[in-house]
Amino acid sequence: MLPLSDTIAAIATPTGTSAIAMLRVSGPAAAALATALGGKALVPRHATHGDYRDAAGVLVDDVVFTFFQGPASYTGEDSLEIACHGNPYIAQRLLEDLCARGCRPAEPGEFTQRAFLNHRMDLSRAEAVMDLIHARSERALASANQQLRGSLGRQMDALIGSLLQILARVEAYIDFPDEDLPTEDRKIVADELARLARETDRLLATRHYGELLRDGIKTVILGAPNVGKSSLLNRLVGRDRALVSPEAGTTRDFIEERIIVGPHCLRIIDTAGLNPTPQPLEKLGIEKTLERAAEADLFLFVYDAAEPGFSPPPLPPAFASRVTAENSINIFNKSDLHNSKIARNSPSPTLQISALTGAGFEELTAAIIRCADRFQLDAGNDQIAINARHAHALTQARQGLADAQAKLTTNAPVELLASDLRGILAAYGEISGKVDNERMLDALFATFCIGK
Ligand SMILES: Nc1nc2c(ncn2[C@@H]2O[C@H](COP(=O)(O)OP(=O)(O)OP(=O)(O)O)[C@@H](O)[C@H]2O)c(=O)[nH]1
Ligand SMILES: [Mg+2]
Repeated sequence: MLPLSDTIAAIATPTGTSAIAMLRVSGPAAAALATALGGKALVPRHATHGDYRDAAGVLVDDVVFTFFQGPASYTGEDSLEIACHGNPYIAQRLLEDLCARGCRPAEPGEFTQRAFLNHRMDLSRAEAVMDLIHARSERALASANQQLRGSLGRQMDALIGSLLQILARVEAYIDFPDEDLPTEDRKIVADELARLARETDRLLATRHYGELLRDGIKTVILGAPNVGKSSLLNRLVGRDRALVSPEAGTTRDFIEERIIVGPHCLRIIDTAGLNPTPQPLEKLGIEKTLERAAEADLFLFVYDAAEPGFSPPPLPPAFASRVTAENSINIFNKSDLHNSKIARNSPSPTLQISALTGAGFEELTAAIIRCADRFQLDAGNDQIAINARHAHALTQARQGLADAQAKLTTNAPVELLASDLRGILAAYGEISGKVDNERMLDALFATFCIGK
């Protein structure tokens, strides 16, 4: 764990020329530094315009200082923000000067780590800061904001509260080794464990949605060669991303792009045409295509409107079984050429478009949004979408709950039951960071940006 006794400094804005850049300082020396730089004691939370002179007295820039007196600051410590002109050279000069005055360059995420260590936020909120910075869509932003306001933390607190009550009930019998849990208590504990298991499952079920929010909904464009898959991708992306040609078999490798469709972020993948009689190189492309498609969330099947009856070659069963009416859309392309009546014998939504003229794209977008909306799971009033770390802890908790339930049914000694309950408590505690796991914390904050 990094020492809290240091005063840390970092450039908090990205490198590059911009209107404004910002540096932040946090730690015990921040107040003295603010006074020295500002030429007077700065009023907390007030913007103060002034010259920034380096330690040698050389004028570097005119800046705005904002001093935050701990604990009423992001980190909980005395902090100083310095807004300078957005020139990377100036920002670097200021950072070097701050270091010359005794600050240490901050590690990635160290400001947020301090906020966590100073109890300004629990771990799930600290992670939400990251989610907020990386949110790519309206839904991802809404979810990050909810988590930042404590949605997951509150649910975990409720689970931990219930578990502590069960533990107290069970531990009351530990001192009486000859006594079993009375039937009445046994029933209460069993009911509570079952409820906790349900709640834990409910949270665990949001993991996939969490992945979709953080990475984008994996959407794969599939179809026979030359039907206009790459043209569709290009129009959705809004630029000529993939090669388009009248020759069948143009796309060999898959092409992936992130796009925003309504409130959702999609990772859209264009693939090699599924040709039933491929050339050897094409065959490789098709194999890769099917590999990618197997883990897709959303399937866009593209057909040529001139051949409404055409169906792509049979898909491998493991993947074909994943395609449902809810996660796939049939798209008949080239409607500008053939405005034929399309065969609507599929349970999936079916529509006509022209990747050339853009006709039908509003309907397509609406259909994609309807499919994507279905991925959102309701987890009580709060919208929750857990991440991989939460899922790991919850899976452990879930296992502990199953173990405890088994002990209860087999009348195992109360100590053993209590030990399982303590294990569940530790697993739940990991989510909000109410455990002492330095390595886990260091690894987590290392994924943050510098200056955050
Ligand atoms: N008229 C018309 N032509 C289109 C339309 N969409 C695509 N095309 C043409 O159809 C041909 C094939 O388009 P691509 O986008 O390369 O098709 P693809 O499905 O990616 O083909 P492969 O990568 O070879 O499998 C090109 O000549 C496109 O210009 C459309 O809506 N209308
Ligand atoms: Mg193509």
